Amino acid sequence: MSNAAASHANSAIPLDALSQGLLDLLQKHDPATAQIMAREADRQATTLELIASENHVSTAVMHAVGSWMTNKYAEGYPGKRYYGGCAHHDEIENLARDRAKQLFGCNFANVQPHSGANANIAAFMAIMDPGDTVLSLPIKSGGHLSHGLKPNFSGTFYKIAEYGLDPKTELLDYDAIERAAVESKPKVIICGYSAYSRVIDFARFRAIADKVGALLMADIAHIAGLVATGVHPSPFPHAHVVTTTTHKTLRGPRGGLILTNDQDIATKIDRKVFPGSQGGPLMHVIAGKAVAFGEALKPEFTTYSKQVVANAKALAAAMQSHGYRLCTGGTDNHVMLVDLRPRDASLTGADAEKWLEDAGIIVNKNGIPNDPRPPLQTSGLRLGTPALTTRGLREGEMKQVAAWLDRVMISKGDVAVSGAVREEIRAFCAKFPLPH
Ligand code: DSN
Repeated sequence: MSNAAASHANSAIPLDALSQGLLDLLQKHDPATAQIMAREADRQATTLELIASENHVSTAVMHAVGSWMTNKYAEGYPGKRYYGGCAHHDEIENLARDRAKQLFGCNFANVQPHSGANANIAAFMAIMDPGDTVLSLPIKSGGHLSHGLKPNFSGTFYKIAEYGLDPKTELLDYDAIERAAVESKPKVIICGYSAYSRVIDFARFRAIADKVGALLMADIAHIAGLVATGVHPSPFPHAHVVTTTTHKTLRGPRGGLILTNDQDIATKIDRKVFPGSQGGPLMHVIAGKAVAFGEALKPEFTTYSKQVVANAKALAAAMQSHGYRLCTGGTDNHVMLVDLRPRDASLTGADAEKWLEDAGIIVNKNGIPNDPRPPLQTSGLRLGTPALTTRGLREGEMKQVAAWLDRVMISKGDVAVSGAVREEIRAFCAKFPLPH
Protein backbone atom coordinates (compact mmCIF):
# COMPACT_ATOMS: atom_id res chain seq x y z
CA MET A 1 0.00 0.00 0.00
CA SER A 2 1.23 3.51 -0.79
CA ASN A 3 2.54 5.77 1.94
CA ALA A 4 -0.43 8.11 1.58
CA ALA A 5 -2.85 5.22 1.72
CA ALA A 6 -0.93 3.70 4.60
CA SER A 7 -0.99 6.96 6.54
CA HIS A 8 -4.75 7.11 6.20
CA ALA A 9 -5.26 3.42 6.87
CA ASN A 10 -3.71 4.09 10.29
CA SER A 11 -6.43 6.57 11.17
CA ALA A 12 -9.55 5.63 13.04
CA ILE A 13 -11.81 6.00 9.99
CA PRO A 14 -11.14 4.48 6.56
CA LEU A 15 -11.92 6.36 3.34
CA ASP A 16 -14.52 5.27 0.79
CA ALA A 17 -13.13 3.12 -2.01
CA LEU A 18 -13.08 5.89 -4.64
CA SER A 19 -11.27 8.33 -2.37
CA GLN A 20 -8.75 5.70 -1.33
CA GLY A 21 -8.26 4.87 -5.01
CA LEU A 22 -7.60 8.55 -5.71
CA LEU A 23 -4.98 8.71 -2.98
CA ASP A 24 -3.34 5.53 -4.28
CA LEU A 25 -3.26 6.99 -7.79
CA LEU A 26 -1.86 10.30 -6.57
CA GLN A 27 0.73 8.54 -4.48
CA LYS A 28 2.18 7.09 -7.68
CA HIS A 29 1.63 10.24 -9.78
CA ASP A 30 2.40 13.04 -7.31
CA PRO A 31 3.36 11.85 -3.82
CA ALA A 32 3.72 15.38 -2.40
CA THR A 33 0.10 16.19 -3.25
CA ALA A 34 -1.04 12.75 -2.10
CA GLN A 35 0.51 13.20 1.32
CA ILE A 36 -1.10 16.60 1.84
CA MET A 37 -4.51 15.37 0.72
CA ALA A 38 -4.26 12.27 2.90
CA ARG A 39 -3.55 14.48 5.91
CA GLU A 40 -6.58 16.63 5.11
CA ALA A 41 -8.84 13.59 4.67
CA ASP A 42 -7.61 12.38 8.02
CA ARG A 43 -8.20 15.78 9.64
CA GLN A 44 -11.78 15.89 8.41
CA ALA A 45 -12.48 12.33 9.50
CA THR A 46 -11.04 12.70 13.00
CA THR A 47 -12.14 16.19 14.09
CA LEU A 48 -15.50 17.72 14.99
CA GLU A 49 -16.49 20.38 12.43
CA LEU A 50 -18.52 23.15 14.05
CA ILE A 51 -17.99 25.93 11.51
CA ALA A 52 -21.56 26.91 10.65
CA SER A 53 -20.80 27.49 6.96
CA GLU A 54 -19.16 24.11 6.33
CA ASN A 55 -20.48 20.61 5.77
CA HIS A 56 -19.41 17.15 4.56
CA VAL A 57 -20.68 16.40 1.05
CA SER A 58 -21.66 12.91 -0.03
CA THR A 59 -19.05 10.98 -1.94
CA ALA A 60 -21.38 11.21 -4.96
CA VAL A 61 -21.18 15.03 -4.88
CA MET A 62 -17.44 14.94 -4.19
CA HIS A 63 -16.62 12.63 -7.06
CA ALA A 64 -18.95 14.39 -9.52
CA VAL A 65 -16.85 17.51 -8.87
CA GLY A 66 -13.62 15.55 -9.33
CA SER A 67 -14.63 14.23 -12.76
CA TRP A 68 -14.11 14.68 -16.52
CA MET A 69 -16.77 17.44 -16.40
CA THR A 70 -13.81 19.70 -15.50
CA ASN A 71 -12.39 19.42 -19.03
CA LYS A 72 -14.88 21.61 -20.88
CA TYR A 73 -15.25 25.24 -21.78
CA ALA A 74 -18.96 25.98 -21.92
CA GLU A 75 -19.21 29.77 -21.97
CA GLY A 76 -22.81 30.77 -22.56
CA TYR A 77 -25.92 28.88 -21.51
CA PRO A 78 -27.63 25.62 -22.58
CA GLY A 79 -28.43 25.83 -26.30
CA LYS A 80 -26.36 29.03 -26.70
CA ARG A 81 -22.70 28.15 -26.13
CA TYR A 82 -19.55 29.65 -27.57
CA TYR A 83 -17.86 26.22 -27.89
CA GLY A 84 -18.66 22.94 -29.60
CA GLY A 85 -19.03 19.67 -27.73
CA CYS A 86 -21.37 21.02 -25.05
CA ALA A 87 -24.34 18.66 -25.47
CA HIS A 88 -23.84 16.87 -22.16
CA HIS A 89 -22.94 20.11 -20.43
CA ASP A 90 -26.26 21.53 -21.61
CA GLU A 91 -27.95 18.47 -20.14
CA ILE A 92 -26.20 18.72 -16.78
CA GLU A 93 -26.78 22.48 -16.48
CA ASN A 94 -30.47 22.06 -17.36
CA LEU A 95 -30.75 19.28 -14.79
CA ALA A 96 -29.15 21.46 -12.11
CA ARG A 97 -31.36 24.43 -13.01
CA ASP A 98 -34.57 22.35 -13.02
CA ARG A 99 -33.73 20.76 -9.66
CA ALA A 100 -32.86 24.16 -8.14
CA LYS A 101 -36.19 25.60 -9.30
CA GLN A 102 -38.08 22.61 -7.89
CA LEU A 103 -36.17 22.81 -4.62
CA PHE A 104 -36.87 26.49 -4.01
CA GLY A 105 -40.27 26.73 -5.73
CA CYS A 106 -39.32 29.41 -8.23
CA ASN A 107 -39.22 29.68 -12.00
CA PHE A 108 -35.62 30.78 -12.72
CA ALA A 109 -32.21 29.58 -11.57
CA ASN A 110 -28.70 30.50 -12.67
CA VAL A 111 -26.33 27.78 -11.42
CA GLN A 112 -23.10 29.27 -12.82
CA PRO A 113 -21.83 31.62 -10.06
CA HIS A 114 -18.51 30.33 -8.80
CA SER A 115 -19.33 31.39 -5.23
CA GLY A 116 -21.81 33.27 -3.09
CA ALA A 117 -19.82 36.47 -3.46
CA ASN A 118 -19.85 36.04 -7.26
CA ALA A 119 -23.61 35.46 -7.14
CA ASN A 120 -23.95 38.72 -5.25
CA ILE A 121 -21.78 40.62 -7.76
CA ALA A 122 -24.03 39.47 -10.62
CA ALA A 123 -27.21 40.17 -8.64
CA PHE A 124 -26.03 43.70 -7.76
CA MET A 125 -25.17 44.34 -11.42
CA ALA A 126 -28.58 43.04 -12.52
CA ILE A 127 -30.69 45.18 -10.20
CA MET A 128 -28.61 48.33 -9.65
CA ASP A 129 -26.29 50.79 -11.30
CA PRO A 130 -22.97 51.76 -9.70
CA GLY A 131 -23.55 54.53 -7.19
CA ASP A 132 -27.02 53.31 -6.20
CA THR A 133 -27.75 52.87 -2.52
CA VAL A 134 -27.94 49.49 -0.77
CA LEU A 135 -29.36 49.11 2.73
CA SER A 136 -27.81 46.16 4.57
CA LEU A 137 -26.63 44.77 7.90
CA PRO A 138 -22.87 45.39 8.35
CA ILE A 139 -20.50 42.48 8.84
CA LYS A 140 -19.82 43.50 12.46
CA SER A 141 -23.46 42.74 13.25
CA GLY A 142 -23.62 39.43 11.36
CA GLY A 143 -23.89 40.56 7.73
CA HIS A 144 -21.62 39.50 4.87
CA LEU A 145 -18.69 41.32 3.33
CA SER A 146 -20.34 41.26 -0.11
CA HIS A 147 -23.29 43.24 1.29
CA GLY A 148 -21.31 46.46 1.57
CA LEU A 149 -17.92 46.16 3.28
CA LYS A 150 -15.74 49.09 2.11
CA PRO A 151 -12.86 47.11 0.56
CA ASN A 152 -15.30 44.71 -1.16
CA PHE A 153 -16.80 45.36 -4.64
CA SER A 154 -20.09 46.16 -2.91
CA GLY A 155 -18.66 48.93 -0.74
CA THR A 156 -16.46 50.19 -3.57
CA PHE A 157 -19.08 50.61 -6.30
CA TYR A 158 -22.30 51.23 -4.35
CA LYS A 159 -23.40 53.62 -1.61
CA ILE A 160 -24.00 51.64 1.55
CA ALA A 161 -26.57 52.52 4.19
CA GLU A 162 -26.71 50.33 7.28
CA TYR A 163 -29.34 48.93 9.58
CA GLY A 164 -28.44 47.33 12.89
CA LEU A 165 -29.71 44.93 15.51
CA ASP A 166 -31.66 45.95 18.58
CA PRO A 167 -28.83 46.58 21.09
CA LYS A 168 -30.71 44.88 23.93
CA THR A 169 -32.26 41.83 22.25
CA GLU A 170 -29.67 41.50 19.44
CA LEU A 171 -32.65 40.78 17.15
CA LEU A 172 -33.53 42.44 13.85
CA ASP A 173 -35.56 45.51 14.76
CA TYR A 174 -37.98 45.83 11.85
CA ASP A 175 -39.30 49.24 12.92
CA ALA A 176 -35.74 50.59 12.99
CA ILE A 177 -35.03 48.97 9.60
CA GLU A 178 -38.11 50.71 8.21
CA ARG A 179 -36.90 54.05 9.58
CA ALA A 180 -33.45 53.46 8.03
CA ALA A 181 -35.10 52.64 4.69
CA VAL A 182 -37.25 55.77 4.76
CA GLU A 183 -34.18 57.86 5.55
CA SER A 184 -31.72 56.31 3.05
CA LYS A 185 -34.19 55.62 0.18
CA PRO A 186 -32.20 52.59 -1.05
CA LYS A 187 -32.51 51.01 -4.47
CA VAL A 188 -32.04 47.60 -2.85
CA ILE A 189 -32.52 46.23 0.66
CA ILE A 190 -30.57 43.09 1.56
CA CYS A 191 -31.61 40.54 4.14
CA GLY A 192 -29.91 37.21 4.92
CA TYR A 193 -26.83 36.89 7.13
CA SER A 194 -23.70 34.98 8.15
CA ALA A 195 -24.22 35.00 11.89
CA TYR A 196 -27.89 35.50 12.73
CA SER A 197 -29.54 32.69 14.65
CA ARG A 198 -33.19 33.68 14.35
CA VAL A 199 -35.94 33.43 11.73
CA ILE A 200 -35.95 36.22 9.11
CA ASP A 201 -39.35 37.80 8.44
CA PHE A 202 -39.12 38.09 4.65
CA ALA A 203 -42.72 39.36 4.36
CA ARG A 204 -41.94 42.26 6.68
CA PHE A 205 -38.79 43.06 4.71
CA ARG A 206 -40.85 43.13 1.49
CA ALA A 207 -43.38 45.48 3.07
CA ILE A 208 -40.51 47.83 4.01
CA ALA A 209 -39.06 47.57 0.50
CA ASP A 210 -42.44 48.33 -1.08
CA LYS A 211 -42.93 51.33 1.20
CA VAL A 212 -39.75 52.98 -0.11
CA GLY A 213 -39.86 51.63 -3.68
CA ALA A 214 -36.81 49.38 -3.20
CA LEU A 215 -36.10 45.88 -4.47
CA LEU A 216 -35.61 43.14 -1.88
CA MET A 217 -32.60 40.84 -2.20
CA ALA A 218 -32.36 37.82 0.12
CA ASP A 219 -28.96 36.18 0.50
CA ILE A 220 -29.90 32.83 2.01
CA ALA A 221 -26.40 31.33 1.82
CA HIS A 222 -26.46 30.09 5.39
CA ILE A 223 -30.03 28.81 5.59
CA ALA A 224 -30.54 27.51 2.03
CA GLY A 225 -30.89 23.87 3.09
CA LEU A 226 -33.37 24.84 5.79
CA VAL A 227 -35.35 26.94 3.29
CA ALA A 228 -35.34 24.17 0.68
CA THR A 229 -36.91 21.78 3.18
CA GLY A 230 -39.41 24.20 4.74
CA VAL A 231 -37.55 24.24 8.05
CA HIS A 232 -37.08 28.02 7.63
CA PRO A 233 -39.69 30.17 5.80
CA SER A 234 -38.95 30.81 2.13
CA PRO A 235 -37.92 34.22 0.78
CA PHE A 236 -40.38 33.55 -2.09
CA PRO A 237 -42.73 35.19 -2.97
CA HIS A 238 -41.33 38.19 -1.08
CA ALA A 239 -37.80 38.69 -2.43
CA HIS A 240 -37.23 39.99 -5.96
CA VAL A 241 -33.93 38.15 -6.16
CA VAL A 242 -32.43 35.38 -4.01
CA THR A 243 -28.76 34.46 -3.89
CA THR A 244 -27.10 31.61 -2.05
CA THR A 245 -24.08 29.42 -1.78
CA THR A 246 -24.54 25.71 -2.35
CA HIS A 247 -22.13 24.29 0.23
CA LYS A 248 -23.46 25.21 3.66
CA THR A 249 -26.73 23.79 4.99
CA LEU A 250 -27.53 22.82 1.37
CA ARG A 251 -24.59 20.36 1.50
CA GLY A 252 -23.45 20.69 -2.10
CA PRO A 253 -20.12 21.59 -3.71
CA ARG A 254 -18.62 25.03 -3.12
CA GLY A 255 -20.45 27.44 -5.38
CA GLY A 256 -23.21 29.99 -5.87
CA LEU A 257 -26.77 30.12 -7.19
CA ILE A 258 -29.18 32.93 -8.13
CA LEU A 259 -32.98 32.54 -8.13
CA THR A 260 -35.90 34.77 -9.05
CA ASN A 261 -39.49 34.74 -10.21
CA ASP A 262 -39.17 38.01 -12.12
CA GLN A 263 -38.59 37.42 -15.84
CA ASP A 264 -37.01 40.82 -16.43
CA ILE A 265 -34.57 40.36 -13.54
CA ALA A 266 -33.87 36.79 -14.70
CA THR A 267 -32.78 37.99 -18.14
CA LYS A 268 -30.47 40.57 -16.58
CA ILE A 269 -29.02 38.02 -14.14
CA ASP A 270 -28.03 35.66 -16.95
CA ARG A 271 -26.25 38.53 -18.72
CA LYS A 272 -24.53 39.77 -15.58
CA VAL A 273 -23.21 36.31 -14.64
CA PHE A 274 -21.95 35.70 -18.17
CA PRO A 275 -20.45 37.72 -19.77
CA GLY A 276 -20.92 40.39 -17.08
CA SER A 277 -18.76 39.00 -14.31
CA GLN A 278 -17.58 35.47 -15.19
CA GLY A 279 -16.18 33.55 -18.12
CA GLY A 280 -16.40 29.79 -18.48
CA PRO A 281 -18.65 28.11 -15.92
CA LEU A 282 -17.15 25.41 -13.68
CA MET A 283 -19.06 22.53 -15.27
CA HIS A 284 -17.65 19.96 -12.84
CA VAL A 285 -19.05 22.03 -9.97
CA ILE A 286 -22.38 22.37 -11.78
CA ALA A 287 -22.42 18.55 -12.03
CA GLY A 288 -21.87 18.42 -8.26
CA LYS A 289 -24.68 20.97 -7.78
CA ALA A 290 -27.04 18.78 -9.82
CA VAL A 291 -26.22 15.78 -7.61
CA ALA A 292 -26.58 17.79 -4.40
CA PHE A 293 -29.90 19.32 -5.46
CA GLY A 294 -31.13 15.80 -6.27
CA GLU A 295 -30.14 14.69 -2.77
CA ALA A 296 -31.84 17.72 -1.22
CA LEU A 297 -35.11 16.84 -2.98
CA LYS A 298 -35.23 13.49 -1.16
CA PRO A 299 -37.28 13.13 2.05
CA GLU A 300 -34.13 12.17 4.00
CA PHE A 301 -32.81 15.69 3.48
CA THR A 302 -35.85 17.16 5.23
CA THR A 303 -35.21 14.80 8.14
CA TYR A 304 -31.58 15.94 8.12
CA SER A 305 -32.50 19.65 8.09
CA LYS A 306 -34.90 19.24 11.02
CA GLN A 307 -32.15 17.46 12.93
CA VAL A 308 -29.68 20.28 12.17
CA VAL A 309 -32.01 22.67 14.01
CA ALA A 310 -32.78 20.23 16.83
CA ASN A 311 -29.05 19.72 17.33
CA ALA A 312 -28.40 23.47 17.32
CA LYS A 313 -31.04 24.01 19.99
CA ALA A 314 -29.55 21.18 22.07
CA LEU A 315 -26.01 22.53 21.69
CA ALA A 316 -27.16 26.06 22.57
CA ALA A 317 -28.90 24.83 25.72
CA ALA A 318 -25.85 22.81 26.73
CA MET A 319 -23.53 25.79 26.27
CA GLN A 320 -25.87 27.89 28.40
CA SER A 321 -25.81 25.23 31.10
CA HIS A 322 -22.00 25.62 31.23
CA GLY A 323 -22.38 29.37 31.85
CA TYR A 324 -21.95 30.83 28.37
CA ARG A 325 -24.30 33.49 27.00
CA LEU A 326 -26.03 32.88 23.68
CA CYS A 327 -26.60 36.03 21.63
CA THR A 328 -30.36 36.56 21.20
CA GLY A 329 -30.78 33.93 23.92
CA GLY A 330 -30.55 30.91 21.61
CA THR A 331 -31.18 29.75 18.05
CA ASP A 332 -33.96 28.92 15.59
CA ASN A 333 -31.64 27.65 12.87
CA HIS A 334 -28.26 25.94 12.43
CA VAL A 335 -26.02 28.62 13.95
CA MET A 336 -25.40 30.29 17.29
CA LEU A 337 -23.16 33.06 18.54
CA VAL A 338 -21.59 32.29 21.90
CA ASP A 339 -20.50 35.15 24.14
CA LEU A 340 -17.56 33.68 26.12
CA ARG A 341 -17.25 36.44 28.72
CA PRO A 342 -19.92 35.36 31.22
CA ARG A 343 -18.04 32.04 31.62
CA ASP A 344 -14.65 33.74 31.98
CA ALA A 345 -14.08 37.42 31.23
CA SER A 346 -10.55 36.76 29.97
CA LEU A 347 -11.59 34.25 27.29
CA THR A 348 -11.24 35.47 23.69
CA GLY A 349 -12.54 33.91 20.50
CA ALA A 350 -9.03 33.83 19.04
CA ASP A 351 -7.56 31.88 21.96
CA ALA A 352 -10.54 29.53 22.09
CA GLU A 353 -10.36 28.81 18.34
CA LYS A 354 -6.71 27.81 18.64
CA TRP A 355 -7.05 25.72 21.80
CA LEU A 356 -10.09 23.93 20.41
CA GLU A 357 -8.32 23.14 17.14
CA ASP A 358 -5.50 21.56 19.14
CA ALA A 359 -8.16 19.39 20.79
CA GLY A 360 -9.81 18.38 17.49
CA ILE A 361 -12.77 20.80 17.54
CA ILE A 362 -12.94 23.20 14.60
CA VAL A 363 -14.74 26.52 15.19
CA ASN A 364 -14.37 30.15 14.15
CA LYS A 365 -13.93 33.16 16.36
CA ASN A 366 -16.67 35.68 15.72
CA GLY A 367 -17.45 39.14 17.00
CA ILE A 368 -20.64 39.41 18.96
CA PRO A 369 -22.89 42.45 18.38
CA ASN A 370 -21.12 45.55 19.79
CA ASP A 371 -18.04 43.48 20.57
CA PRO A 372 -15.47 45.65 22.36
CA ARG A 373 -12.65 43.42 21.06
CA PRO A 374 -11.20 43.70 17.53
CA PRO A 375 -12.27 41.24 14.77
CA LEU A 376 -9.09 39.15 14.97
CA GLN A 377 -9.59 38.67 18.73
CA THR A 378 -13.35 38.79 19.48
CA SER A 379 -15.39 37.89 22.55
CA GLY A 380 -17.33 35.17 20.77
CA LEU A 381 -17.41 31.95 18.85
CA ARG A 382 -19.81 31.05 16.05
CA LEU A 383 -20.94 27.43 16.29
CA GLY A 384 -23.03 25.47 13.79
CA THR A 385 -24.41 21.96 13.51
CA PRO A 386 -24.72 21.16 9.75
CA ALA A 387 -21.54 19.06 9.55
CA LEU A 388 -21.97 17.22 12.85
CA THR A 389 -25.55 16.36 11.87
CA THR A 390 -24.34 14.94 8.55
CA ARG A 391 -22.12 12.57 10.56
CA GLY A 392 -25.17 11.33 12.48
CA LEU A 393 -24.76 13.13 15.80
CA ARG A 394 -28.02 13.77 17.66
CA GLU A 395 -29.17 15.86 20.63
CA GLY A 396 -27.53 13.53 23.18
CA GLU A 397 -24.14 13.92 21.57
CA MET A 398 -24.50 17.72 21.60
CA LYS A 399 -24.15 17.62 25.40
CA GLN A 400 -20.89 15.75 25.00
CA VAL A 401 -19.67 18.26 22.39
CA ALA A 402 -20.51 21.17 24.72
CA ALA A 403 -18.70 19.44 27.59
CA TRP A 404 -15.55 19.11 25.43
CA LEU A 405 -15.80 22.75 24.30
CA ASP A 406 -16.05 23.92 27.90
CA ARG A 407 -13.32 21.62 29.21
CA VAL A 408 -10.81 22.88 26.66
CA MET A 409 -11.72 26.56 26.98
CA ILE A 410 -11.76 26.58 30.74
CA SER A 411 -8.36 24.82 30.85
CA LYS A 412 -6.99 27.90 29.00
CA GLY A 413 -5.03 25.87 26.50
CA ASP A 414 -3.53 23.34 28.93
CA VAL A 415 -1.81 20.91 26.57
CA ALA A 416 -2.55 17.92 28.78
CA VAL A 417 -6.28 18.69 28.54
CA SER A 418 -6.28 19.36 24.80
CA GLY A 419 -4.20 16.22 24.21
CA ALA A 420 -6.61 14.07 26.23
CA VAL A 421 -9.67 15.56 24.53
CA ARG A 422 -8.02 15.06 21.11
CA GLU A 423 -7.75 11.33 21.75
CA GLU A 424 -11.32 11.10 23.06
CA ILE A 425 -12.58 12.90 19.95
CA ARG A 426 -10.55 10.69 17.64
CA ALA A 427 -12.22 7.63 19.16
CA PHE A 428 -15.64 9.31 19.12
CA CYS A 429 -15.31 10.22 15.41
CA ALA A 430 -14.70 6.58 14.55
CA LYS A 431 -18.30 5.91 15.63
CA PHE A 432 -19.64 8.65 13.32
CA PRO A 433 -17.98 8.13 9.93
CA LEU A 434 -18.12 10.69 7.17
CA PRO A 435 -20.80 10.09 4.52
CA HIS A 436 -20.06 7.48 1.85
N1 DSN B 1 -17.54 33.06 4.88
C1 DSN B 1 -18.87 32.51 4.99
C2 DSN B 1 -19.21 32.16 6.39
O1 DSN B 1 -18.39 31.54 7.02
O2 DSN B 1 -20.30 32.45 6.87
C3 DSN B 1 -19.89 33.39 4.42
O3 DSN B 1 -19.66 33.47 3.05
